[in-house]
Amino acid sequence: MAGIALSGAGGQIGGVLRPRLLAAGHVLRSGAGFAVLAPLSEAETVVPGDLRDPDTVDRLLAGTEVLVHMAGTSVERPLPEVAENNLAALHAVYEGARRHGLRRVVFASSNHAFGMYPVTERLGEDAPFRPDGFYGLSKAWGEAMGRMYWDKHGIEGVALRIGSALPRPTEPRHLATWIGHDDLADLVLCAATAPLRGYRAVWGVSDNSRCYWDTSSAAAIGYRPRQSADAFADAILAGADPRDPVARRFQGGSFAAIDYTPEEERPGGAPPERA
Ligand code: 15L
Repeated sequence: MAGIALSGAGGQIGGVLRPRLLAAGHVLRSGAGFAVLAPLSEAETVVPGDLRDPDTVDRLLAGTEVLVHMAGTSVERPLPEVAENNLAALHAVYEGARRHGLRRVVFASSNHAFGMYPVTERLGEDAPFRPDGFYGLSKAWGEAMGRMYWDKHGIEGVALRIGSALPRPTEPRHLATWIGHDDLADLVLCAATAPLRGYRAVWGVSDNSRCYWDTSSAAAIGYRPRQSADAFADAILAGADPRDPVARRFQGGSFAAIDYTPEEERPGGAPPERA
C-alpha cells in the first residue's frame, strides 16, 4: 500500500509504533512535532513542525493513503491547551486529508471519553460518551469529527479508544485497562489496513479478563490481542492501590478525580444514586 503518515511520532506511543510499522513493511512519514528524530530506516521520512500549520500537514501527508493520528495532548490539561492541540490540530489534519485525497484516518481516541462510567459497568461500542475531563471531552469531539468526515467527505475513519498503553500494567486499574505495546501495534495495523467502508470506533485493550469494555468491535477489524494483564494480577493485587476513593469508583481512575466536586457540595446535594 501507499505510505502511512504517523503524527505524534515523537511521543511515547509514536516510539512504540515507528519500528513496528516499519517492520510490517510500511513506508512511513513520521510527524515529529518539535521533537528531533532521526529516521529509523530508509523507509521512514521525518517531518518536523506544528500540525496547526497547513504547510506542515501537507509535507506530512504527501504521497500517503492513511494517516495514523497520534499527536496531541495526552493528559488532562486546561481547556485552551487541549483545544489547540486536540481540536484545532485535528481539524487541520482532517482538512489536509481532504486536500491529499487520503483514504482513511486512524484517530487515537481514549478511554477517558468514557471515564465517568462506574467501574462496575461494561461498555459496548455504542455507549454514550461520559468524558472525565477536557482531555476526554476532546476525544469525544474527535470521534464525532471522524464520523463527520466519513459522512460528509467519504474519508474512512477508525477511532481507537486506547486504554493504558504501557510496557506492563503497574496498578489495579490497569488490570482492566492495559494494552501492551505489541497489541497496540497490531491494533493500529488492523485499523490502518482492514477492509472498511465507513467509520468505526473500537476499544483498544489487551485480552484482560477484568476489562471494562466489549472488544468485539476491534475483533471485527481483525484485532486478536496476544497480551493480557491477567499475568500480572497476583503481583499487582498484592501491592498498594494508589487510587483515591473517587478514582476507584470511575473507569477513568485518577483523571475522574481531578477537580471532582464531591456529591455533598453539589447544587441540590447528593444524587440518589452515586453513578
Ligand atoms: C490516556 O488516554 C492517556 O493518554 C494516558 O496518559 C493514560 O492516562 C491512559 O489514557 C490511561 O487511561 O491509563
